[in-house]
Amino acid sequence: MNSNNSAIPNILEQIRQRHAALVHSGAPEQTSRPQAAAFQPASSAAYTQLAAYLREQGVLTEVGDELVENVHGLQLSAGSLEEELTLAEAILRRRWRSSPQSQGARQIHIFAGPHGSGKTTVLCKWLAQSVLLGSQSARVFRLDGNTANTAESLSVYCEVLGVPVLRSLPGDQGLEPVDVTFIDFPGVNLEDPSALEDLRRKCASFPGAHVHLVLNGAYETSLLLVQVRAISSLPLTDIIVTHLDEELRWGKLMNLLWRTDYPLAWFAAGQNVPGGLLEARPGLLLPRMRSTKSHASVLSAAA
Ligand SMILES: Nc1nc2c(ncn2[C@@H]2O[C@H](COP(=O)(O)OP(=O)(O)OP(=O)(O)O)[C@@H](O)[C@H]2O)c(=O)[nH]1
Ligand SMILES: [Mg+2]
Repeated sequence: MNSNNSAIPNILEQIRQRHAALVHSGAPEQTSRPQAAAFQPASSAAYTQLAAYLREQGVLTEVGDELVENVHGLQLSAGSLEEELTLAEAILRRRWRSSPQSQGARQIHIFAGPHGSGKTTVLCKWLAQSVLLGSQSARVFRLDGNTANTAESLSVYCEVLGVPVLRSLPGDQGLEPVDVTFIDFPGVNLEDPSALEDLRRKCASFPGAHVHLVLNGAYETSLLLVQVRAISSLPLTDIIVTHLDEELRWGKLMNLLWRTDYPLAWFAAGQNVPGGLLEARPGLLLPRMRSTKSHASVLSAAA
């Protein structure tokens, strides 16, 4: 976050220089985003390096090309890869979509997604943060979908935390209001329209709920995008990405920003509860070259 802030004066200075050069030459100022061809970097090698770095991170070619072009447009002369990553992060920050506030009274969170993506685990992590750190009152619904919800461990975990678990949809039970309600569903078969429709109807039983799509971040982008598309009939609020302890290439999550309409909300890394739950932010996606171990240190700090 700080590294990006330090890049902003740099970027502004470059824009000022470019503007001054245009005024001096009498050329009409461009109002749209400058094209890559309008600039001749001192060395195109740096851009090649940036493109290669993004490729290594699993960023889709078209997404990487767009990003490189944007960085190119911001720079009068090519900088080091490090500097270009700072600019790339600034562009990413502009592209970032914020998830609706996770704070506030009477929140309801539904976790939906394909089988085994980490829904119950991430629910437990969030629940623990809310109850133990946030001192919030909570309730959990462990509900069946088209298949039974066999997450016994969730009930055990709730018992340890003193959080009540309900096994049926809210009816006229006259429930006490709580600060936060979590709803766990079993994985849904994304190729089964009736299972998806069943889940959509059950989600509608919780008006005002935030519906989080939980995806396994260790999967390849092509599969993740298929999964997002398949489940987009649900009123999704945002995406939670799990299994990031098994994936070093967090940069590839940019593909979800460029290729879907949803914000990224949380990054989860690791099976252990309650550790390894990070609020998603742009600075986590493109670690500086000097700190390739930054994910590991971020994760150990969050564990
Ligand atoms: N390495 C790793 N394992 C995880 C992570 N999150 C969950 N798991 C493991 O992945 C498996 C599935 O996790 P669950 O939380 O049960 O997944 P789910 O989406 O609730 O599964 P279903 O309800 O059966 O669809 C379990 O063995 C978890 O311990 C993670 O971030 N990293
Ligand atoms: Mg589950």
